[in-house]
Amino acid sequence: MTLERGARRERLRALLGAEAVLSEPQECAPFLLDHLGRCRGSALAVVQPRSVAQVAQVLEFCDAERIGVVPHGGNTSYCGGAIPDESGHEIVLSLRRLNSIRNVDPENYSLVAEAGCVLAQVQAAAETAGRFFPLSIGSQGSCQIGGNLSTNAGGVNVLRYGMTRDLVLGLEVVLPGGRVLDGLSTLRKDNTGYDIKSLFLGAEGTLGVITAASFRLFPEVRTRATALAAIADVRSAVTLLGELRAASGDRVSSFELIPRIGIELTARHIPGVSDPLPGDYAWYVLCELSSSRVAEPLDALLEEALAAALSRGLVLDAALVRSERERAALWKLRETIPEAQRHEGASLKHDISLPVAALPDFVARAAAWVAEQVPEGRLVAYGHVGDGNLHFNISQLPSADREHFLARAAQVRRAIHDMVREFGGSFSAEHGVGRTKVAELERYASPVELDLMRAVKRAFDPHGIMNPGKVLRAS
Ligand code: 2HG
Ligand code: ZN
Repeated sequence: MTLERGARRERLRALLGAEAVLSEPQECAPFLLDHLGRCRGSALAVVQPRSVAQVAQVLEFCDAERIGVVPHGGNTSYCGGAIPDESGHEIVLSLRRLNSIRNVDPENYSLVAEAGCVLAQVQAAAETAGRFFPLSIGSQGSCQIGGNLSTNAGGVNVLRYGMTRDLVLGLEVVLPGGRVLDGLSTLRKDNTGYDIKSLFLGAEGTLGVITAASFRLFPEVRTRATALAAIADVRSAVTLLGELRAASGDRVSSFELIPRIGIELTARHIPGVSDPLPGDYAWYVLCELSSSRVAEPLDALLEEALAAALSRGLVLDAALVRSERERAALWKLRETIPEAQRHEGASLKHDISLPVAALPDFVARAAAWVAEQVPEGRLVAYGHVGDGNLHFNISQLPSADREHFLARAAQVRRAIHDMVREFGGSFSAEHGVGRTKVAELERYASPVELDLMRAVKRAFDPHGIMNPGKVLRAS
């Protein structure tokens, strides 16, 4: 016999304290709409526990009552993974009050942070201890580390340091039913059976609630060299990346592709952004070399490599950054492309990855398809080309009708993702599956993979209370 809605809220209030359980529409509203304004939901309540023990109590209660639990971090997700469905039966579990850095150990190059820590807070804690936490994404001032773990976030330093998964040493997770997996190890080597923690990374809260993680840290970055290079096409970007990696002894930490339209949109919509180079070029790459050595001559190295590429026509023009201010301006240009796209109107987003070598042919074919089939939109393809990850987005033309443009999303997505598949790529490189790409996972994952994923889901969450309908269809 399960409880009525009001009684369920009362029980949650008894467990957490009245102020930790929100149910008034205006209080709940910020937790019920994603930041792109595309996924909206409804909830029985939004709960804000203060401790791991309270998270465990919530999951024990919700498991017994078969109440869906939607973990929620900084609400910067792209796939609606942190928004409940429209039934009003699920609860949102905000991790924002679990926000302390539990430990920083510079000697062990490790740090333990709670899920509700904002990413910038984790970076700052490492920096204060003279260490470097490399995860870096545009939303780092508001996204939370629990969400980064749950979506296995990527960002602009993956080329050198890997995805979030590669930075994790251990996890603390509350399981449905309320048991706590206490796995905050800081060991580098630990071959003791199945790597259970790995399953929670990228699971988007469908297996349990990550409450804390231990991370590996790196030596502080002491020298950087940054440049914007204009190039003719995506093939030149791939060639230049190979050359820079070889010439720099693999010091390339970021290598971001920017299309001409990315510069035009940011210059138009973002105050303080201007075009760094005089000419009009089809593509650009923002490349950054970095090192933990103080006196590494990275500027000279980058300048020399770019000059050589310029003399061969691989690079068409380049601007080397001369100050921290210029560096910040260049990164601002890159990181505000999504915001500039929002100002321009609706955008059809495709977070794809391919083998780096396949990118030029893919972009040539997919761009031609977009030009022919989506005349009401313009391709804005940019991103982490060094990782083979492009945000193959299509912005509506200002003259196009927004609703009409958005109505084409499913058809365009299908065509692009099918092409990605043909080239050996993935439909979700770094933003996850959430609720908006469940059908894509069903289409592109193999039957064996899907069977195994469903078996894992059943084993961890037999009553299906964890983030129902995200990643896998609710059964
Ligand atoms: C980025 O790399 C983000 O800027 C956002 O992953 C991409 O808005 C997007 O499509
Ligand atoms: Zn990205």
